[in-house]
Amino acid sequence: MGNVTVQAEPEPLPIDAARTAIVMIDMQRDFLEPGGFGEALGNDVSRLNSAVGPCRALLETARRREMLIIHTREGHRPDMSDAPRAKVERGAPAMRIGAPGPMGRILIRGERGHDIIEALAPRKGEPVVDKPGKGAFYATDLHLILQNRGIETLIVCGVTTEVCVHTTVREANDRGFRCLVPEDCCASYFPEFHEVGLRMIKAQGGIFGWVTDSKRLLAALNST
Ligand code: C5J
Repeated sequence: MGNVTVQAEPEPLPIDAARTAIVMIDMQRDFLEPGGFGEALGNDVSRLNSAVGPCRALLETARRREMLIIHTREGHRPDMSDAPRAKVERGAPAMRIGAPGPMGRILIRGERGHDIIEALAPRKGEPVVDKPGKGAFYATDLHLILQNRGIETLIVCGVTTEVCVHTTVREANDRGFRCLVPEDCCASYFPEFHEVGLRMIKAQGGIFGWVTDSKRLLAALNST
């Protein structure tokens, strides 16, 4: 597949699909389903459902176009040796990272809650990056995977817009990647944070990147 131009703000973005990766951030049960980390923090997890359909449609097109698709999962080792105390010691002790919940221990690798939701399950050959932090580059091999594939542009999707999506976009920006964020492929427990988070990305001439939506993105990816 050759070059296509995605209509976006602050301006259209030409991308080479062979050098573009989809980065699907933390679409895990722990954030999207009742009984996980998101709900333990007092959030209405149903607010994240809006991103599932658009992400699924994007994955279908990206798979058809044989683009690189990377999934991330936020979480920690069962012994929690990679979980900083400053992160763990939040909220009521019974609801903290590592505590038992209806989907297993909260935000712990290998537990049911830690895995990606069925609708967006990774396919064979799609790298899954386990990350201990908010950003997908911190303490992971994501940068190496992207460099080895000659990736220049990231299409960053997932949850939540202002936390792990934003942190990853900022990290990627400083590492020289162009970042394109389809707004309906992201979601937040706080609609106002979603809105402002996206504005922050595309403001000042695209200080962190470009913002589009799945309709415009799919139109571009399907145009060749
Ligand atoms: C949060 C994330 N919100 N994936 N994680 O703690 O955005």
